Amino acid sequence: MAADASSIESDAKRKDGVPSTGRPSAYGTDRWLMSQALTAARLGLGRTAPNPSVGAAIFNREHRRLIGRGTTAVGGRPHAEPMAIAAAGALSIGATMAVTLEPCSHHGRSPPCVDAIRDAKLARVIIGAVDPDPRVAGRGVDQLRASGIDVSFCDPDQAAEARWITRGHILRVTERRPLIQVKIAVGPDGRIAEGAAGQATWVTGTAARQRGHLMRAMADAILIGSRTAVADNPDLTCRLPGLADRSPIRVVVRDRALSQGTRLMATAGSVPTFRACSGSLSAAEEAAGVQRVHVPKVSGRLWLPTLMNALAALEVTRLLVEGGPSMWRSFAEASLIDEVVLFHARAGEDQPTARQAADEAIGHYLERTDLQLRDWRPIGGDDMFTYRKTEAQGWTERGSHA
Ligand code: AOF
Ligand code: ZN
Repeated sequence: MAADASSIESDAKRKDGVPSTGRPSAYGTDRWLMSQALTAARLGLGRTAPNPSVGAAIFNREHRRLIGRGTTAVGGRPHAEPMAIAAAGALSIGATMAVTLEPCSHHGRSPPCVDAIRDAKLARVIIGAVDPDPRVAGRGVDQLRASGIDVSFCDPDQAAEARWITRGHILRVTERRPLIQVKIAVGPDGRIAEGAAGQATWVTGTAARQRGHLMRAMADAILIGSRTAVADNPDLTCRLPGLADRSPIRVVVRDRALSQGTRLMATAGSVPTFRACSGSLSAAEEAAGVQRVHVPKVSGRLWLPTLMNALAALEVTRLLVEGGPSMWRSFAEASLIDEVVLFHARAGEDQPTARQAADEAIGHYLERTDLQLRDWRPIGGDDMFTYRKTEAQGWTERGSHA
């Protein structure tokens, strides 16, 4: 895919207040190149676990164009860098690569990316986030520099975005848990519709629902609580055209057996389905192919931190919590929410949801949280609010806790 660099430079000139590097046009190109890498990284979310989805983009200054882009392949290998280098071919010599995660330096199940970068004779590498994997953790940077490659880090705002995209991997390595996203859909009154007689009731429109399915495609696992499993009788699959193969594994937190005849039981043979419980599975569940995650009970409730550790061990890096209210509250009480996406139906087509109403709905379902509103946008005839936990303090550019 080729891109014209002239638009990039004029864009750089328009950016007031951008810290000067003394090379304004080069600075604009760096930002643009990293945005290409970030876009490439987003494409692989939900398909590379336990590996992070990384994006790489290579720019050839002489030809003034993007010469290669790569995303970590489905299943986690090959890594993003060799994919981008293969696309760029001989034009990589002397070129600049932006990559969302520090290139790996270890001999894992694929050869080190730092070797591929050195062999391709790239001159510069711009990095989004340092890799906390103990096999890498700064060695990628050191080895590139030792090979005479100019290594720099991107701007703080793009670095934050790179860390956010890579957060599932970072948390799995540093906290032995996945990234936890919660999806909530409420009506104009700020309340969910209660599922009746095994049928989910929709309060938001098609676009919001499709966005919810896209969130499923970008997750490694979906989790629901006991009541949602009964009340909604859900499929929990991704039903977007062309993305059906991207349905994540399903986890039901429930200490009683799943009933025969439910959709989850009927499809457990084709979509991996786990029941998180303190006891054992029923014979019917075993016959249907349901698997067990053993979780102890603390004060009468299944202990979520242990479940999160178990999911990390099952190579889940991104978890989408879908329902329902008691599950959301349990995650909030355990401080185990990284992001909440709230779909809020409008009272009328021309009546956008006020921020206060969204905050109230969040307060109602989660009680107390350490979340901050990050984004608001209309989606179809509804509104979508994204709240995120602020990043842990003390995480430095070199990936060590200060
Ligand atoms: C990169 N580029 O695209 C990805 C990286 O088992 P392996 O050999 O595939 O190594 C897995 C580790 O590599 C993983 O834990 C993470 O540290 C890094 N992922 N590195 O240079 C990539 N996906
Ligand atoms: Zn690599």
